[in-house]
Amino acid sequence: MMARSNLVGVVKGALRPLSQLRWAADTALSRRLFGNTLKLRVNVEGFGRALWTRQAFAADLDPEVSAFYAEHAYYRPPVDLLPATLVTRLCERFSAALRDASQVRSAYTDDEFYRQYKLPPSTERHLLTQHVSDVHRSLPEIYEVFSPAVVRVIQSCFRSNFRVQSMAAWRMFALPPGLMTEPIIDRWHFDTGSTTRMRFLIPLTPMTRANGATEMWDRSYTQFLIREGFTPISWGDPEGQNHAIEERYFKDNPRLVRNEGPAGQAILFNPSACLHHAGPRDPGQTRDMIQLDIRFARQLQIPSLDRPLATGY
Ligand SMILES: O=C(O)CCC(=O)C(=O)O
Repeated sequence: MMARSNLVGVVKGALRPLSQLRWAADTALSRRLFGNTLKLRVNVEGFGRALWTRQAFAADLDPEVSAFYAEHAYYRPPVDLLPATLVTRLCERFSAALRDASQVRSAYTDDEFYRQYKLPPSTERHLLTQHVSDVHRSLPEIYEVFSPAVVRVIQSCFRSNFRVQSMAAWRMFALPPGLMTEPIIDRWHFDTGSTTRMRFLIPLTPMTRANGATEMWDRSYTQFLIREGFTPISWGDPEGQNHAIEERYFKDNPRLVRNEGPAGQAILFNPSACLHHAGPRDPGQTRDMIQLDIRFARQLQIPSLDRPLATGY
């Protein structure tokens, strides 16, 4: 008699084509209707949630910011939105945290990284990112970011109230040439899970093309690329699946949004509407980043030392 586990395996195997078909149909609908590759359920939920939260909202918004974000799904505020003195203190605190081994989590120097990317076993380990592990304690200055001007910008983008879900802070390094060209967040991607959120990125390094300034396509160009067949690829997928589309549309395209500028030049964007990535870094270059994950909410919930943020990724 066939063992139970064998039977389960056979049934699962027989159903796999069905679930692949469902997945393909789901993605095709999201591509057509929403111009992204998230699950259809996530898109529909996000759409409903946006309506629901906006309904309860009336505030003095900046109409230009609202209109820009509604069209493009990103917004680059003027650099002085964050006071230069605050940015300097954030930079100093971040560097101090990275010097303290007890506050640092290093990613991808381990075997897991090499296995995920199907890289040949090597005795050499290359550092790709270093994360500050307990960000709300290591960078308490982060709570000063939420000035009335910043709150108004976020509300204007969302046309709703918001809460801040989590934050992360990391330094990214350049991998040696030839190892791989598109590791993790260097790959063009959407952030999945919810469409009612925003990434608020605050670079703590002057950002240039050479050190990998964040790059993205705005909402409508992303929709165009996705409908042309661009497919974000994840960990372990071979590189280069989109090379034909990249060759055709990415090179020297003035629609590319690259967040170059001094430290503190923030960018806010919807990571499930704008294809984005950390730009490729020239050898020897590093860059530091704070990332806040902001969500739609009916009540304004500004984080503070008394209401600390969770640590994201
Ligand atoms: O670090 C960056 O420039 C991009 C971050 C990113 O890819 C993300 O927020 O998902």
